[in-house]
Amino acid sequence: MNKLFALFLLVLGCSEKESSDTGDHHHHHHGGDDTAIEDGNFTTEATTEGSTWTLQYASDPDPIVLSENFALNLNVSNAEGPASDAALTFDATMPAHEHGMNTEASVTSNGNGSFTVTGMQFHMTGHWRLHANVSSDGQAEEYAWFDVICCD
Ligand SMILES: [Cu+2]
Repeated sequence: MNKLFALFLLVLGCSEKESSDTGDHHHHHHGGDDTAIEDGNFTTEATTEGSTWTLQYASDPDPIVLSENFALNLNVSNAEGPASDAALTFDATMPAHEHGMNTEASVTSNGNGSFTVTGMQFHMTGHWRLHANVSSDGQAEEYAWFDVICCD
């Protein structure tokens, strides 16, 4: 399935309960959460599935605050060093709840493999997955992910 279309479905699926659901009392019956956490990457560094790029991030603020916008500073490198020709797209979802953010991530390239992602917000506590897609001219897009438990 087309990735964007799948995300669109995910966002649609949760829209009726987001505003009032601040807890997770009725989500524990979903089976997907354990699977997502088992293959979770709770570090701040990840390698794309095709092994071409390594991503490292820091959040601002750190730690992330529930229901407040945050930014991410990402560095993308390849075998030669900073990936100055890389392009990045970014998003976040809650795998167990099958929804995304209420905000839209915006990626700015600072050059030399450095990116700033703004417009991020976790509007619920629990397991979030950050999705990164990296590409460059002449190189197929590759996917990497980070997992975060929101929020202490
Ligand atoms: Cu949720």
